[in-house]
Amino acid sequence: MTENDARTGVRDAASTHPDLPDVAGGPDDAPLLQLVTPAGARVTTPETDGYRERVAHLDAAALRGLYRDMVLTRRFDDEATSLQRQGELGLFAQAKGQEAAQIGSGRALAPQDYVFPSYREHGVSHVRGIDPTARLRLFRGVDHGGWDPTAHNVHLYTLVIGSHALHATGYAMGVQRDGLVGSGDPERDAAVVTYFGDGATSQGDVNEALVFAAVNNAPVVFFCQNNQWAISEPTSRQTRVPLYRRGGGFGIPSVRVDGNDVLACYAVTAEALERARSGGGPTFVEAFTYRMGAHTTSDDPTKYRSRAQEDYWRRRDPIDRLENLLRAEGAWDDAFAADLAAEADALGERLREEVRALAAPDPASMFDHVYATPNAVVEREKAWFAEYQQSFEEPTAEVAR
Ligand SMILES: Cc1ncc(C[n+]2csc(CCOP(=O)(O)OP(=O)(O)O)c2C)c(N)n1
Ligand SMILES: [Mg+2]
Repeated sequence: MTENDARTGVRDAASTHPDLPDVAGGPDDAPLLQLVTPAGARVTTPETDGYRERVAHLDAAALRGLYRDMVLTRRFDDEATSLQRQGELGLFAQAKGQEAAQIGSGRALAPQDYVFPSYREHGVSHVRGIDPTARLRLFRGVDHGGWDPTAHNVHLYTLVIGSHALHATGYAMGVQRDGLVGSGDPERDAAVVTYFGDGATSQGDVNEALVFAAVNNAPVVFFCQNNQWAISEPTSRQTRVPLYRRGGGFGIPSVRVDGNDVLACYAVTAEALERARSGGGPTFVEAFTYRMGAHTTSDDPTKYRSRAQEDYWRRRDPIDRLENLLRAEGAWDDAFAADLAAEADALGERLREEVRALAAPDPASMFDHVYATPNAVVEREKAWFAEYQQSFEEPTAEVAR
């Protein structure tokens, strides 16, 4: 499971990952909760009963709002990818294809809930109001994070796969011990959500987090975006059972949802958050989706997956599905679409301008946040480093001679 696999581990993607049926959830064919079909029709089967109620309040304007969230997230992705290609970012990881999973779950959150993302949760960052340029500071290499986590209740992006599932569980146990669960006050009761991928479910950290969350009844939602790839490894290399069934093994209520259906993602997350906030403990959500782009800008997916598979999923783009729903329900509005296109263009322009202007930080600032209080060793190192830096600027008389 390394970047090198792209060079060495070329396998016949079609044989390990055949084309998938229209609605069902993958090679294992486990059922998925779906509220809207790819063609934009509402699903009204008995299994969807409780979930349909959870999205009943979303009127035409709210649905257009979700569409706007998804379109702006897609534009952010495209612009950031271009900026990386132009040398303005060191690396970028797209969310492309996963907008419904991120926007649906993100819009179900309450302000007091707390998020622990991995590194491609740009849709979640968008709904939590994190400035788009700030989100790229890490990818430009001018910051370790980019925003104040407490200002948005969103922890910084985490690149160590699965480690933040533990942080989220520990944080949730803190929330529980602070008495912020089960009071019945909707303004007060809080939940924690952690986002991670299919590959992360193989990590010890995620499994340890599931153990701790289960036995402590922690108010945490494990939101697994199964985008079917962990860099070049297909999900068939992570598991022999549908991923949501992993949660059941830990005694955690688990659900498998169509991750390209924004309403279904909203509904299952709302249910899970309600369980957590009311003291009902953790939930494991598997959102079955597809990573439409490369793993990161350093990856070339043509080396390990078929064009046919990519085409299959391009035809199931989550943004198109919501457009189909809006059109089917007479909620599409050409003026809205034109305004949104202009808004997306303006976002792109702003990102290009602001990212290029992000300057490198003062190198000495790396010493500033090592400890919360002054520390003699760090101070000494900082002083030494300042002298060392200076040695490049003013050659000594000896060197000059
Ligand atoms: C602990 C650890 N091991 C390995 C890596 C290298 N790595 C970066 S991304 C990735 C794959 C993650 O796949 P998945 O969990 O499915 O998330 P996705 O990238 O698909 O969103 C790996 C192995 C890492 N960052 N951290
Ligand atoms: Mg993945």
